[in-house]
Amino acid sequence: MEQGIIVKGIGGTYMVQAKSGLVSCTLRGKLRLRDDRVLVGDRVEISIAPDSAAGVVENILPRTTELLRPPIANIDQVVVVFAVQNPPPNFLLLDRILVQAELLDLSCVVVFNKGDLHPEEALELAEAYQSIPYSTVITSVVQQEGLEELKALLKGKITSLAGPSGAGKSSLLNALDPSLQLETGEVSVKAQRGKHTTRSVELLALGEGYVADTPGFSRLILGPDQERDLQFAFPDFRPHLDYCQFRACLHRHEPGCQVKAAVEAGLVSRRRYEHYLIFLEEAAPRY
Ligand SMILES: Nc1nc2c(ncn2[C@@H]2O[C@H](COP(=O)(O)OP(=O)(O)OP(=O)(O)O)[C@@H](O)[C@H]2O)c(=O)[nH]1
Ligand SMILES: [Mg+2]
Ligand SMILES: [Zn+2]
Repeated sequence: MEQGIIVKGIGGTYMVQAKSGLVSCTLRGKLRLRDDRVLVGDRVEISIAPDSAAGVVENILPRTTELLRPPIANIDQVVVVFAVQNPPPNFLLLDRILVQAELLDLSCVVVFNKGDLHPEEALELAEAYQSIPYSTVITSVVQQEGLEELKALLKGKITSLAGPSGAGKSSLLNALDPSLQLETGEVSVKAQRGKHTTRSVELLALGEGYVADTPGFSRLILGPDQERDLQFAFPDFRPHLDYCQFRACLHRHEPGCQVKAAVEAGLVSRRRYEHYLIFLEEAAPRY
């Protein structure tokens, strides 16, 4: 039996990247019963009949992570791509994606693309997010900047590329590997359609890793029981959490709140804190 990874699913057929190449596979009967549970990113064992190019998925190996939106298994990290300009960054969406990844225990890298359009702004944004702290990369497809750095971050990992339509996710991947030939589009045209150019979930082999060029990640769905967890999804809050007057402090109106004090002292970004309050409201239990 050979091992591989599911890079794409079309109907009941799964494309498996194995050592011997890309193999088109169906599922063994027992797995077909849980068809909806097979995900792109699943590491699988396949058998290939000697006289055939097609294979059969025999087993699904245990997952390390499981994302449902977009549906991908075994993601190692999320790379969030925002343009410095055109479209202007929506920081609420950026923080939403970061919080979502934190709650799933996924590590995150923030890429500010289109650095060519406003280099000073790119630096300022990168510094702000580095201080949280997140790893950041400034890139420009036009000026071929930051591409090696980004490539190094993707090496040997399964990455979900997230970010708004028009940020340049597909353009970046094409720049890293021109043979991918991903469709890209004008931001203005996208805005009219209000849709992502990129739709289906597929893992692209890139260097020694895999990247899912997926729109997704636009919605954060917090369960009502996550009200308390939310604060821990803000790495910039963590140094202050132990010092609030009340152990159960949610950093809203409570007296002696050290998170609020850190905001006042300029140690935590006021915008990040405001986003925290918005997410907290969304996570509040509804009776
Ligand atoms: N100036 C500039 N334009 C860029 C850069 N990267 C991408 N673009 C342009 O931005 C537009 C959108 O790029 P895409 O790669 O299609 O964006 P996307 O993030 O894949 O968008 P969706 O697939 O819709 O989610 C295209 O017109 C690109 O040519 C860059 O670094 N600088
Ligand atoms: Mg795209
Ligand atoms: Zn507090």
